[in-house]
Amino acid sequence: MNPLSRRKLITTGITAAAGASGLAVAGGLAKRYGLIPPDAGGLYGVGETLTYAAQRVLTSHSMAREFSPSQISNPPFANEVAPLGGTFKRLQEGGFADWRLAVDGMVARPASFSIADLKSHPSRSQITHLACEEGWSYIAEWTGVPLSHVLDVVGILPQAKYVVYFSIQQDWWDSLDMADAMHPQTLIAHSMNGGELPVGHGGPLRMRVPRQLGYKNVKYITRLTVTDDLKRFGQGLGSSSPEGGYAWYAGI
Ligand SMILES: Nc1nc2c(c(=O)[nH]1)N[C@H]1C(S)=C(S)[C@@H](COP(=O)(O)O)O[C@H]1N2
Ligand SMILES: [Mo]
Repeated sequence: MNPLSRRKLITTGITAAAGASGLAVAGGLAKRYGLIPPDAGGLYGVGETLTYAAQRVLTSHSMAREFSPSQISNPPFANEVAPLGGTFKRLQEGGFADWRLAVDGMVARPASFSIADLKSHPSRSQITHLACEEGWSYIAEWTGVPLSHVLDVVGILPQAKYVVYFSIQQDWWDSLDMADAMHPQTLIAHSMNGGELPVGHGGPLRMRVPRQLGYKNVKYITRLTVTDDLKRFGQGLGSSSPEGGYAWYAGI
């Protein structure tokens, strides 16, 4: 069977099961195909599973829309962040020369990158939409190193299933499955609209995941960890956002 018709069969199966035999059966099917998100659990989790499973099966390789330069928002909308602490301030005063992105976990060659290191790697620029769950959005040009490239440099182990990323703001962290981590538009962004990434938008470094909602685009990232088990992090829901009631998978 070709991959497309197999996918179609799986989604049709999951959807039909949800309609005809109840959500539990759909959940069972999703589990069989490895399509359970880490925040699934209880009744609400079944809905999360259906969203994640359907999106994964149908759109895992699709691209977020890219816009033309004339469509860039002016000014871009910078969402408010909690006050940045002393460590951040000191790094900022040093022009972020001492900022590091540590990469560890299930990798062959753990590494630590400065902003300059990252800028010496191949970059990608794309004009995409950032949409907050609160209803506002903006379009900007983002430049950064594809996360897939960084993962290739450090060499992920075959068992790896997720990439967890942490902000210098301790209560902000999130994760992506490998489909989104390896997606060509998922960037470790260091620049925006042709200049440095402004601090208000997460400078010097943020995750840019145009296929998911704003909150997955964590600002001020300092560490990536590759893992096969999200239970070890925080409350085990894969992200700080589900701890506050938002879905781990925020695909758009
Ligand atoms: N570290 C950190 N990352 C964060 C946030 C935050 O408060 N702290 N807010 C998130 C939310 S809810 C959104 S919608 C986007 C907003 O990005 P923007 O400021 O570029 O508009 O950043 C996300 N990343
Ligand atoms: Mo948001």
